Amino acid sequence: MTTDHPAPDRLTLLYQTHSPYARKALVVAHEVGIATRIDVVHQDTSPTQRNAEVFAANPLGKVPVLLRPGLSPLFDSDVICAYLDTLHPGRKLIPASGEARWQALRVQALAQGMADAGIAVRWETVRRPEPLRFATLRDGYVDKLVASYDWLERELDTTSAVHLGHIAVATALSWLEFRALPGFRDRRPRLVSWFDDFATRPSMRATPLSGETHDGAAPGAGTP
Ligand SMILES: N[C@@H](CCC(=O)N[C@@H](CS)C(=O)NCC(=O)O)C(=O)O
Repeated sequence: MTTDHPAPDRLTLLYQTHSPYARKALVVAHEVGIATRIDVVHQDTSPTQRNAEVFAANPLGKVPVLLRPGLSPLFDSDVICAYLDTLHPGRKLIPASGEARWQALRVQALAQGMADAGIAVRWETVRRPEPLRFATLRDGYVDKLVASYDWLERELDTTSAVHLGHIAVATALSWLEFRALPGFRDRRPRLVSWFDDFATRPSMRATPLSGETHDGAAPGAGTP
């Protein structure tokens, strides 16, 4: 039998002002009304620049991480969002059961994959030293982005109550635009109209993207 511990009053989010994943977690906190319980601490991360504070909490060295005094740190953003959704008495962002649950989770999975693909494109365009860039790999990831935008145009449940998948998609699309990655606006009127409306929510306005990734001075590296 396991004993459950009460959630700490105050939480710390190891964050990054230009991370789609970290922003997803913080938008969730705003949406469920617990952002005021969270101290947000920016951390620079890169697989080429070890950040000891982040590694101490997450062996993958990635943000976001949620620090919970007296309890273990939580990562990654999917887990943090699921946890935050347990800390409020209101309507859940992850529906408890039925097809609504699987829709929210699969849309979140798509958004995670889009952010992952966007990061991969950036490695093959601006982050990796130029002689090591692989255009065929870049094109493969661009293809995943384009197919995902088309899927969202067809499949996103734009009129249902806000769920975690919506937040994940909005924060991923916003980051993809912020980094000038292949766009989603052409020929996808339903997605564009939904996204532009979602971007006006107070949770999105409270969490603007800013800043640059620092990968260190690899020889021949481009500007991140
Ligand atoms: N699946 C993770 C991805 C987190 C992630 O990739 N975070 C980036 C910032 S956008 C990071 O910290 N990267 C550092 C690294 O790859 O070492 C999540 O959803 O939290």
